[in-house]
Amino acid sequence: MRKQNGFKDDFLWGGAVAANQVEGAYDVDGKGLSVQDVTPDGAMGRITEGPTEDNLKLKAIDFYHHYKEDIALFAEMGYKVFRTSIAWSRIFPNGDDEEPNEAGLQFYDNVFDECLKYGIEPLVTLSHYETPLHLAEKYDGWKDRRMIGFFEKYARTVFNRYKDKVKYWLTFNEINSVLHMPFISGGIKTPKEDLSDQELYQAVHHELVASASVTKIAHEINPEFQVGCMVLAMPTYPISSNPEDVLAAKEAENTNYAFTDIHVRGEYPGHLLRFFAENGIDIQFEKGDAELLKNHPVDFISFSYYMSVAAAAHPEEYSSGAGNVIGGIENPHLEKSEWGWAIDPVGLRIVLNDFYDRYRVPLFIVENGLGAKDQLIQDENGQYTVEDDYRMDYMQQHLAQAKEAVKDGVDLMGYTSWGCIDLVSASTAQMSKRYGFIYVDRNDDGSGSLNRYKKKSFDWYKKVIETNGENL
Ligand code: BGP
Repeated sequence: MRKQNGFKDDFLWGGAVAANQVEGAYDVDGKGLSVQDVTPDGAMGRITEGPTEDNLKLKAIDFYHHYKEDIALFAEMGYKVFRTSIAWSRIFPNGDDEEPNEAGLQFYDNVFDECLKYGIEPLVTLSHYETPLHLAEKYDGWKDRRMIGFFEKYARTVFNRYKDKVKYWLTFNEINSVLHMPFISGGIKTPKEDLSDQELYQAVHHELVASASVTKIAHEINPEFQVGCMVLAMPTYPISSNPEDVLAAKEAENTNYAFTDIHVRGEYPGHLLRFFAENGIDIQFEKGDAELLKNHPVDFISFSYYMSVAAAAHPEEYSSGAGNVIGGIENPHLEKSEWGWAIDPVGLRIVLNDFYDRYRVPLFIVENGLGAKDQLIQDENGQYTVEDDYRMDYMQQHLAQAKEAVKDGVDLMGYTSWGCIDLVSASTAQMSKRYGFIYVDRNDDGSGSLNRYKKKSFDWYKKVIETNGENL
């Protein structure tokens, strides 16, 4: 590997969102319901019978009707890439339909065309916590092996449709999160407390086989396609240098690495097989599964990075902290966000080096950012803005560490900050946890003009992109 002094020339700078957190228009143009439409309190909250008034995601920021304006703002910042997802239930309203919904396909044609008009590459997540609700209700989501076929059909449809517009694809958003939030992540309606490890890991197996299978299909349809897996990355530090604590941290990380091990090396790691054996878990492999996993690894690894945690052999002796999906023991050396998430820029350098040492495949940071309560103010010229120096500070520190990792030799393809325009938060289902460079006037009670305003960080990020990260 050539020595790198900074981000490569074709580094993909941009921002990321997910369909369910921005689009709104939940029942427009033939869209079917998704798991998001019945979870008004967020990822781990209550599940309602049907859509309810208090579910902000039904309206979100109405990207469905504002995409042109929003993409123009991304272009103004100089984005090279825009990550969004396709809402599966816009394409197959029930998930198991015979024919796709043309109006849904047309919407994403419009979005991708708009990106390409400005030279922005779309980076598309096939499944970002948006399983069609019908699949959750009829099949209990990924617990059922038939999901593989439905997902293959959906993927084949969108690969064929967008083969000349989209080059970069991700299979499942934060695939490892299914162990923690089976409904939102895997469309599994059975409550988590009633699910056995056998059922949960069998569902994981179905998703992994589906991921390998659509990677194969993608490369058959267009050999130029670049397909990545997407995992929630969370470095786990031992709380002390006691070998027992070090081992506990390693074991916690292994559970996460299992997902990338299988996506890249194509095999279940030994520690997971041991866990299965010791817990009476017998994963049903069908003929061809092992070959699919082995022969169709992903082209790159993408991940979200927000925070790190600590681990101990005796966790009960320590206080546990809040976390993004996966919690852990509080690390006394780190500051926290307003939501209690540990802020750890160095952790990003560590995780980049760990991934690269382990797999030697290109890496892509597809989520990173600071959720904060922003204050809309009027500047001296009467323009509305947000003085979000805290956000610039957070990102500056993380990008500086990403650059260090590049200098360490890591092959980093790009960086898309999370929630580049304010959106509905996944964990809280509220607007008030904001991540964007662009403020959207939408409040937690659903009121607001939906006007978009540039925050101070907008110009800062534009500069970062202009200088290819030289000026952080
Ligand atoms: C990740 C999800 C995103 C996103 C982000 C921030 O886990 O992939 O969908 O929302 O976390 O989380 P939150 O919105 O809860 O602050």
